[in-house]
Amino acid sequence: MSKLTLYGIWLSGPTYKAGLALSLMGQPFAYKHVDLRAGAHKQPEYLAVNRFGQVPALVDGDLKLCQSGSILLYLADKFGKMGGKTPEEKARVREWLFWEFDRLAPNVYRPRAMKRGFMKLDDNLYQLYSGLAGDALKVLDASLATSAFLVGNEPTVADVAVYGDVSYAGEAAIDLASYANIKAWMERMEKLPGFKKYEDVLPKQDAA
Ligand SMILES: N[C@@H](CCC(=O)N[C@@H](CS)C(=O)NCC(=O)O)C(=O)O
Repeated sequence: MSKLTLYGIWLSGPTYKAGLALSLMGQPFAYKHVDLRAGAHKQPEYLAVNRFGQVPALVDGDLKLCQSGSILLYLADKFGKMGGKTPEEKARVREWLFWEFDRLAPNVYRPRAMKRGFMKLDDNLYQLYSGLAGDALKVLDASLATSAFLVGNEPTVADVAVYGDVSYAGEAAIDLASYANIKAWMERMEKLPGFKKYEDVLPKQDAA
């Protein structure tokens, strides 16, 4: 079986999603640190891995993959885990993945980038994005009132993607206190075998 290599940077939420999925699926992987501050992601060597010049990327033998949601679906397919069991469940997983990168991820990641000083933007924009994050969190909280995970009672890559957004809420100064269902679901995620926080799943330099 070919060796999987994840390219990314430890502060990147989308890279965390790929690393967390690999860890939950019990798949070892090599890791290549991509120094975004030095512009490594726009250099020809990296663009040959990910034409979009972003992290993460996943290399599996000759196959070079990018876009965290697509990487998650690839891993679910390849290892037959966390992808949903029926055509309906698989469709629901995809719905959550498209939704989270439309409504949730940017509205958590941008406030986080502002609070951590990676992005300098006016406070009005912080209010706008964190308000939109709040709208998405309400939808998520309501959905988690009736099932243990996003698609039924078993975790799927949809949970991984959404966890990879919501777990940065604290760094974004977005308060989760009023979302009891989200908090209970996060605790369930954190008890899964192979679960790791982003600091523990993503090395700070290349790793074999
Ligand atoms: N939709 C992409 C988003 C990836 C993304 O935004 N990556 C950021 C780091 S967290 C990046 O590479 N930024 C550098 C750039 O876009 O130039 C995914 O899910 O993989």
